[in-house]
Amino acid sequence: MFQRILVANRGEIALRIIRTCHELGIETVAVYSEADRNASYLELADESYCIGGNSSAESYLMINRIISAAEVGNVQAIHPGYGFLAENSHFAEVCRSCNIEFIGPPHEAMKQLGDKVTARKIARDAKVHTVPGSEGLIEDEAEALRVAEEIGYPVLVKATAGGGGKGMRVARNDISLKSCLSSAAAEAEKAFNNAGVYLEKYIENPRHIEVQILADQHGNAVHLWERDCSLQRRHQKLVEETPAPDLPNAVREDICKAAIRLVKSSGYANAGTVEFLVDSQFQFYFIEVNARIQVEHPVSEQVTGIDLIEQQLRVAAGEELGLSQRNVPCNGSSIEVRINAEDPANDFRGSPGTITGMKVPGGRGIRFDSHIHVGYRIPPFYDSLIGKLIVHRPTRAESIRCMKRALEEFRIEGIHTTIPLLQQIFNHTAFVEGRVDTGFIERELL
Ligand code: MV4
Repeated sequence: MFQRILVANRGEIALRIIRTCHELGIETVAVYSEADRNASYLELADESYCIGGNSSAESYLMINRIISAAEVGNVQAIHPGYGFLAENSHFAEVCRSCNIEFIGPPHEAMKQLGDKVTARKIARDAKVHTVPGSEGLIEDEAEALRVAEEIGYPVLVKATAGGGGKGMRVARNDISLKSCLSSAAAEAEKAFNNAGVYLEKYIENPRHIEVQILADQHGNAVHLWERDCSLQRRHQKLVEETPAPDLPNAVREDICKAAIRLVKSSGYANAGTVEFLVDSQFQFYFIEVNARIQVEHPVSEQVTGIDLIEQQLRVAAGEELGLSQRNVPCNGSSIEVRINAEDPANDFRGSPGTITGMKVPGGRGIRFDSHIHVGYRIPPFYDSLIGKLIVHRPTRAESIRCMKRALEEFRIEGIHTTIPLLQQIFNHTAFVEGRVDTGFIERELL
């Protein structure tokens, strides 16, 4: 196992990683931007280095400075967390060429899965259902029209380098398809330096269900069941839960097995997520792989009892998975809500500033993963996630009651947060009855 690692991230996930390292007796080196200089989680690290200015482009995305800090700090490995460089295969490659282990998948697997057209091909070859669509990249207008004719409108133009909705366009007829092709390609070129696009049948208001997997470097892989992440607004998830409400057991088994097949055939090692869209008939379709630890990983930890950060460290250090599938239980129900420093009453505008007062809920079944405290100043430069409130109870009904009680107790003063919106969700009949899909928030609450 590693003795010393660098955490190339900030905020709650940096603290989350440091905590597991300390439990395992692993020393940590933190890096921070000017804006994060006074963050109190830095004091928990054994050493910390400033790597640059306020913006992520001049700090958390600076590969050269992170590698320098890793060398000065004398670490054996780098944990990238999520976001920033977590899915940058070039960074993973640089780490390994500097003899620093990257706590993530092999860069070749990351590169292949990061390209959606290639990921679709890997899925098809592994007999995992993909959304009907083009086999590869769209070469010209004529090909797009041919594919659309075959699968039927509406169709979705997607960027092969995309994710999170960038470079995505819905087309409902030939005329709009032509303009969607060029605007999606232009947006993708700008955002990802890759103009490649492909076509999929557009599935209206699907559920978003993802499978947590863990794979080692010896060809072993297990799943940690699924998460329902359908409740989102503009591609920002608000609520994540496991088990997915109302999912028939047979479908659940099939989705989890499909995820394992895909992962095993891709040369993947690390924690990872296989994302699916699920339609109202419970047909599921693979869409993409997230080759990183995700924000919502705690709900899977709660029901399985497995520390996913610990497993990432072990797998990256070359250990064999000490888990077999029958040792991965799914006990009870766990729900996470994301607390963001945003003002729901003001178009979710970011609400940075100093936390002047705070009361964090506690008691049975509650976990709060956060780096915030009274006196903490939320910088305006990064993602607005300030904490994750996670409940774990024997049943979904009890989890919902627990969450309502916890949100009621929560006080955060000095800034606006998404807590009032979360309370609306937990008081909504459709949510309580498990009738959720990706259109819920816009349709029911905004
Ligand atoms: C889709 C889709 C409908 N049909 N693909 C959005 C981000 C990217 N990860 C995939 N996304 C979608 N792909 C087809 N063929 C609808 C979405 C989608 C979505 C997916 C998951 C969670 C929230 C979403 C919100 C809007 C659209």
